[in-house]
Amino acid sequence: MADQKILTVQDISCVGQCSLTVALPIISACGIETCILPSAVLSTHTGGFTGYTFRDLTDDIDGIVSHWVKEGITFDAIYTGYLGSKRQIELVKDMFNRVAADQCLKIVDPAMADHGKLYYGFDEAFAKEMGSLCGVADIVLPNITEAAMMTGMPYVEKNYDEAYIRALMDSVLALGAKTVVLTGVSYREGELGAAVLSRGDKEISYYFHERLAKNCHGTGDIFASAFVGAAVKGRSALEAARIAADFTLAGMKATQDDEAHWYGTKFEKALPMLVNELNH
Ligand code: PXL
Repeated sequence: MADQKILTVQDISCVGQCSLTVALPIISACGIETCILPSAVLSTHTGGFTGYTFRDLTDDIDGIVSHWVKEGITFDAIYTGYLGSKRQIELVKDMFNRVAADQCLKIVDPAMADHGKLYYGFDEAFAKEMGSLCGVADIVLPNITEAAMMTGMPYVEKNYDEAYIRALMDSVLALGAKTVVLTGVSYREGELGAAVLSRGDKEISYYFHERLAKNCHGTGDIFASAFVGAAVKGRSALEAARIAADFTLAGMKATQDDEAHWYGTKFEKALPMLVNELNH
């Protein structure tokens, strides 16, 4: 197979182990050339720091993409994460048409909410717009909160059954996506995993692993980046979800006992396992 080149569009949070500072090293470790389009530059992420700076780069996006079009640059996959505004979502949809190579794999992580709440600065209208971006994607990677917010379904935190998860995933597919990988699914105490459903599938496929005592920040971005790397390397959605979940779990294990590291996940410690898994 010819070497693949991918584009990822999300912010640079200078400190905080999320978005581009996570996507670049992880996808590179998968052996894939990773091009970036920063949607904004923040001094830190917004999840627990106060007083961070935020430089919106929306006005630069069209010029950057137009230059690529002029140069004949296209991408075998485009992966979007945290986006700062509804206008950026529109620009990403436009990008899907302008710089996608033939058979380009479009993967959208609607990184905007968790634990029943939108991240700081987002509202319901933004969530609906993100739903429309998921509608033009091949694969979408929401957690349960994001899936509920994009589809208007109720958010249920725990003790839900498979019928709820199935309805949620069907609603995400109804937005237009071909495959949904729902993260943070748990039917039993002590287990956590991802659920995979593609259009036309009769049943949901799952990958579960142990649930750790503490959540870590940035795990959605770490999971999504490793998933993208594995999927671009030709792994099925379920296999990519397994690789991404095991990688994320290993990073979380390395972080559990470090109280001072509340703002991120030490995914660097787990990079060798990803290199081994995907580079042969
Ligand atoms: O991890 C998702 C993320 C990405 N980018 C920024 C964020 C967050 C989550 O808090 O604040 C700026």
